[in-house]
Amino acid sequence: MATKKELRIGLIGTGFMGRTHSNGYNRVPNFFPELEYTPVLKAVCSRNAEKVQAFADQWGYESIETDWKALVARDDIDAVDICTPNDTHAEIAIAAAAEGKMILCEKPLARSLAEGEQMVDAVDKAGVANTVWYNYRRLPAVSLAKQIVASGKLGRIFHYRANFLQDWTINADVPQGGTGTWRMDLEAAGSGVTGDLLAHCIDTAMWINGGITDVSAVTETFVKERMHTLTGKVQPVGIDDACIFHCHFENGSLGLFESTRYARGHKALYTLEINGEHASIRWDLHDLNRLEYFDHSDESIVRGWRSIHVTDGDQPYMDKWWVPGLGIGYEHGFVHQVADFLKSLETGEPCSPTFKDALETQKVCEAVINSAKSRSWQDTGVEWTEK
Ligand code: SOE
Repeated sequence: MATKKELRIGLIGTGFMGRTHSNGYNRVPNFFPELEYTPVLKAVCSRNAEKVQAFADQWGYESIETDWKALVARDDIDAVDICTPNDTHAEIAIAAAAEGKMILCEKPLARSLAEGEQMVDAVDKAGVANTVWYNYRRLPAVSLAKQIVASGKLGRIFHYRANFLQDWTINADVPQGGTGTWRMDLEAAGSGVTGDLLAHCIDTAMWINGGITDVSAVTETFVKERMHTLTGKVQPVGIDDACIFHCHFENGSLGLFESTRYARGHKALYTLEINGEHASIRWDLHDLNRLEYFDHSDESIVRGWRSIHVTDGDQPYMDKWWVPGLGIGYEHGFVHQVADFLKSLETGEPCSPTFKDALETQKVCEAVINSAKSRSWQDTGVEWTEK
């Protein structure tokens, strides 16, 4: 067997995202055997030694650290993977870049545009490879939507519509702060559904349909006070529980986006729809292997929405998996991201979304929050180039 080049990973954070990324590293060698690089799970870091050791044993990490600074300084780590709450992304990424490490950072890039800009500066100065885990792009049906739009089949685009709906915070007893619920704490998260959920929709939207130029948004915080896990006190809630915004894209189309954690019955419903002059596309995370497609040039008596089962070998990523007709799942988006990152090391091409690309999403998120606060349209300042 030809010897592979090693990419020695140091993962920080052992929550939900730590698991999805670890699964990605573990699956890639089996399903992408042609890649020159292979991930080696060198070290994992979290504050609790017992828990982090259990995580290391479960996922196959060679060693543990309980201080991220120690992990970042290690000579046997090539790439630092940041899976910690948003308030630590900037500090860890800037330190990792200073140590010359490659960086894979969980989304959103940062809590704010200012933090994101510092992170972009740090990786630019250090000249290290970097990427942000916007995982949904790499589901085959979503990648196929991008291909179809890029091929021009839809013609001029008029509308881009996306929702990300959840219902896990309706109960006023859900606390803010601490493990899992740090997403409810403004200080830790930077924002609520805007950075956590709409950021996914914005990333996919700009990747498929180009830059968002200006936004008009409304946000709501339905439960105004919650117990804070860290202080033990009932405190005002600073995050947006729900956000709706509309916008213009550079290509002249209109966007409509909605996200909430108060849509009873919806756990993680990400949907998108694109309407063009000749055709439309829609996709739904709950049926993620399918892409719906309507082509107005079909003969009228059979014209209608087709449901494309995106499982064929000539569709994005699907030559790597089973046989036509057999689907894959949520976790495969992360496997594909690892594979694409390793490939980018071979080719020397950046692995999009890079920090710089993710900063464009951050600009839209910031403009959305500012628009809701000021009740006015806000320019995003996005500078989008074809990715
Ligand atoms: C929040 O519930 C969450 O886990 C997000 O943080 C993820 O980014 C999203 O993919 C699923 O929902």
